[in-house]
Amino acid sequence: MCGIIPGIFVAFFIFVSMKKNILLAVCFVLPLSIAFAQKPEEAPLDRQERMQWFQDAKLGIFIHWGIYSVYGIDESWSFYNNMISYEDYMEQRKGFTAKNYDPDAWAELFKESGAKYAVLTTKHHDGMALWPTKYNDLNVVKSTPAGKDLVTPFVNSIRKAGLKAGLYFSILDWSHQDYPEFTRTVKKYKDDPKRFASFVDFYSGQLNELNNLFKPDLFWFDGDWSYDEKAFQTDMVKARLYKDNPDLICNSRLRGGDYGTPEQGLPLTAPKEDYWELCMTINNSWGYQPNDKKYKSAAKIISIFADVISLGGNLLLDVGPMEDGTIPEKQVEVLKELGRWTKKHETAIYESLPGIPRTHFNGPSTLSKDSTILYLFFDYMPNEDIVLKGVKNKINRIWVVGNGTKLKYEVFMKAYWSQVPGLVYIQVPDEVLDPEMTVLAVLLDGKIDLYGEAGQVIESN
Ligand code: H79
Repeated sequence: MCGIIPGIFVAFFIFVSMKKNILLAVCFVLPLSIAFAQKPEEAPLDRQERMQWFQDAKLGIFIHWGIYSVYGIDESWSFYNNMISYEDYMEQRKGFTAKNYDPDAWAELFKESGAKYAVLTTKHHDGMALWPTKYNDLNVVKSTPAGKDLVTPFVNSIRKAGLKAGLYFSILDWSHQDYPEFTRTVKKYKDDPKRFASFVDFYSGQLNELNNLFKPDLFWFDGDWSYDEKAFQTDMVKARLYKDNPDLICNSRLRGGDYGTPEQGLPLTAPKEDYWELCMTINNSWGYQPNDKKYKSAAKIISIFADVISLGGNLLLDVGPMEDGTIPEKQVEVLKELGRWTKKHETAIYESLPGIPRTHFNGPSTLSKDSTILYLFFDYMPNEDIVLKGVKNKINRIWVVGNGTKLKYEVFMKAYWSQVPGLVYIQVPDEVLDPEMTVLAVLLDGKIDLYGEAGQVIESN
C-alpha cells in the first residue's frame, strides 16, 4: 500500500511531463519544421535536382579571354599591381581583333577533351565586357577592333555541342567610376555608401542583362573579397537572378551560392561544401602568356583530375586564347591528350560517386552511381599485384576499363574464423597498362560494404 501511492504520483508526473513534451512539440517543434519544409528557395530536393548535371559533369573548361592576351600579361592584375600603367594596359584594346574566333571549333575541342561544360570570362576585374552591354562603352564591340559580340556565339556553339554554358563575371570593376578601388595604391573614394550603391546598380544591371540575354546554366562570380555582402547587396541580386532563371547554378563567390571554388590548390580531403570545383590553370597563367612555358603535362592533369573526382569534386581546367581567338597549340595538344584518356575511361568518370578511403586502396578511386562497381586508378607500373583492403563484398569480376581484359585476383589473409576481409591482390600484366593512368573496375555482389565503416577498426586479433 505504501508503495502504491507514491507509484501513482510518479505515474501522474510522467504523464504530465509527457504531455508537456507533446505540447512542446506541437507548439514549438512542429511549426518550426513546417516553416523549414515550406521555405521553397531552400528546399533540398530542388537544389539537388538543379545541381545534378553539375555533379555528374566532372570536367569543365574555363576560358580567360580578354585584352590582356594582346601583350600576354596578367589579366587585370598587371595594372592593379602597378606592373603597367592603366593607360598602357588599356592600349591593348587596339590590338584585340578576335579575327580568327571560331566558337564551333572551341566547342568541339572542349567536347573532345571530355568536358561537359565551359565557362567564359564575360568581364574580368578590368571591366572590359565581351558582350555589347548597354551600361557603358567599355566592351569589345565599341572599344576594340573585334567590333562584335563574343558571348552570343560562344553560348550558341557550346550548347550546340551539347555542353552547358557558364559565364564568368567579376562583380568588382576597377575601371568603373563608382567602384572605390582603382589600383593597389590608388583609390577613387572612401566611405561613400551612396556612390557604392550606384555601383551596385551598375553591376547588378549588367548581371541581369547577361542573365536575361543568355539564360546561362551557371554563373561563375569572382572578385567578392574587398567589400561585404551588405554593400554588394548579394541577397537581393541573387534572388533576382534565380527568379529570372530558376535552373541557374551560382558558384560561391557572390557569398553563399551553390558550390565551393578552391582555386589552384588541390584539396587533399573532401571540402566541407556539398558540391565543389577546383579551378586550375593549364600552365601558370589564366590568360594567354607566351612567356609562360610551365605547362602541366596531360599525365599530371589526369592525375590531378582523378584525385578531384575521387573526392567528389569537379575540375575546371583553364585555357587562355590569343587575342585573335586561337587557342595556343600546346593547350590544344594537352586537351586532346586529356580527351583520349577521358573517352577511354568514361564509365569510371562521369556520374560517378566519390571513392573509398586510401586506407583501403592506395590511390584515387570512384564508385558507380549504384555503388556496385569500384574503380581503382593508378599512374605507375606496379612492381607487385595491386592490393585492395577491407572490402566485405564478394567480388564477381575485375577488368581493365576501356580495354576489357579480365584480370586474375587472389584473396590472402582471410581467416575463416575472423570478420576481417582478406587482402585482394589483383594481377595486372604490363600490356594492359595505360600510358597515363590505368583504371580497373571491380564488380561487387552488391553495394560496397567496407570493413571499419561502422566504427570497427582492423587492429589485431
Ligand atoms: O580570374 C582568375 C584570377 O584573376 C582571379 N580568379 C581566377 C579565376 C583571382 N582574382 N583574385 N584572385 C584570383 C586571388 C586574389 C587574391 C588576392 Fe588578395 C588579392 C591576394 C591579394 C589581393 C584577397 C585580397 C586576398 C587577399 C587580399
